[in-house]
Amino acid sequence: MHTDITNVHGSKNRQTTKNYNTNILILGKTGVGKSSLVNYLYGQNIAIAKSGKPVTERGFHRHAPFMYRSLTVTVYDSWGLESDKVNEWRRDLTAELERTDTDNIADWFHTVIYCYDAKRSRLDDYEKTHILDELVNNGVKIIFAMTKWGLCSEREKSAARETLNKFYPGFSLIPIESVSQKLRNQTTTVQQGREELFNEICINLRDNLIARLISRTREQNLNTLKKSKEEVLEYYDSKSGFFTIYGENLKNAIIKHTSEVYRANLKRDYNDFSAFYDQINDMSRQVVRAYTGLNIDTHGKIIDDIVSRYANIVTGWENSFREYLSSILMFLSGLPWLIIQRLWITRSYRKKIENKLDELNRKVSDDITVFLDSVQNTENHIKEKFLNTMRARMNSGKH
Ligand SMILES: Nc1nc2c(ncn2[C@@H]2O[C@H](COP(=O)(O)OP(=O)(O)OP(=O)(O)O)[C@@H](O)[C@H]2O)c(=O)[nH]1
Ligand SMILES: [Mg+2]
Repeated sequence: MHTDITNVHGSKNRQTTKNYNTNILILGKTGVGKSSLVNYLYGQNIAIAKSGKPVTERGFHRHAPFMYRSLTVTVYDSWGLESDKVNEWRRDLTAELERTDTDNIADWFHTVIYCYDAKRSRLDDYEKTHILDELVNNGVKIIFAMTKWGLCSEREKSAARETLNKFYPGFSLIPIESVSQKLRNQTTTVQQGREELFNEICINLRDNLIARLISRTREQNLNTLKKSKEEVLEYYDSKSGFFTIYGENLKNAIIKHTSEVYRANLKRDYNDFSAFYDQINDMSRQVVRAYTGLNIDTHGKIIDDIVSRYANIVTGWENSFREYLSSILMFLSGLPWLIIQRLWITRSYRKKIENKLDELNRKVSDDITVFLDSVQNTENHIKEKFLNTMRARMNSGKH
């Protein structure tokens, strides 16, 4: 997989040096400024951009990746949308996705930048129903780039915002001037919007990583529990039976082993999780810093709030895990271990231990689900309090 968290199993060290990869798809009708935006993002002319007939050829054009902050960014330019070519266009997109190893467009393109010519300020039916709505329904994060901003009058600017807000309320709208163009009155337009776009791109990547972190943690946790159970039972098999140790020795050995196995394995899961989470937060801090003008006090309070919520979740989880572990240890100590050398008893004890471990696994797993839900809620909280504040500022034009 391209942008991945496969290193979630790795050491903290390896993770801190990891660069994140994000793929961005630039869409929009022909002539709205897609290729000009590619050039602006890259900081050099790598795509042909000019006025007149449709310029960029049919298909999706992947440009070489470049670095932005700690991100590796890969941009795909696209064939301009036209009302009579929507079906061909969609077939091409499907073909492009088939070349990747992702089933879900949102996992390949973390961000779609939809270019909207602010000067013209209209959204056609075919764009809405056949392109935008479908992308949204597939979980794709769309940023609207309101292009040719430097050419717009105040009236055109508010018309653009109004139209987009009406159909896509809450989406981020970023004024873009990709080129600096000489106007008739001898003034030149000023390029703008690059930083804002990258900030939003980081936010989208963060969302994607969090979603995947959560589903992976869940998966990893189930494996860990299964593995821990097997390890304990294997140990039991190797130590019990006719000729091996029995009685107090066996009991103590199994109790010690169970406790160690579970602690170590779950601790490892937790460390992986938090190392990765830290890194995601690092990335968001970069984004946060990039947004100037946001009240520093508000920012500080929100961060404190997140940190304390997260700490509570972790403490809560650790406490309940301790309870489970002690209940299973109590059960193990309660077994009459002295007669364990007899084979049929050995087997029925094994079954009892296995059932008890299953019960423990279910409880721990349920609890981790609750934990991950809280992480998701914390994320939503961050969004609501912080990102929305920033976006609202941009969308109302104060930016
Ligand atoms: N002032 C200004 N002009 C722009 C901007 N974006 C694009 N243009 C101009 O609009 C024309 C079309 O730009 P392109 O970038 O080629 O548009 P496109 O969307 O790639 O078009 P196709 O490849 O045909 O789909 C060019 O003349 C650009 O200079 C912008 O942000 N500001
Ligand atoms: Mg083009």
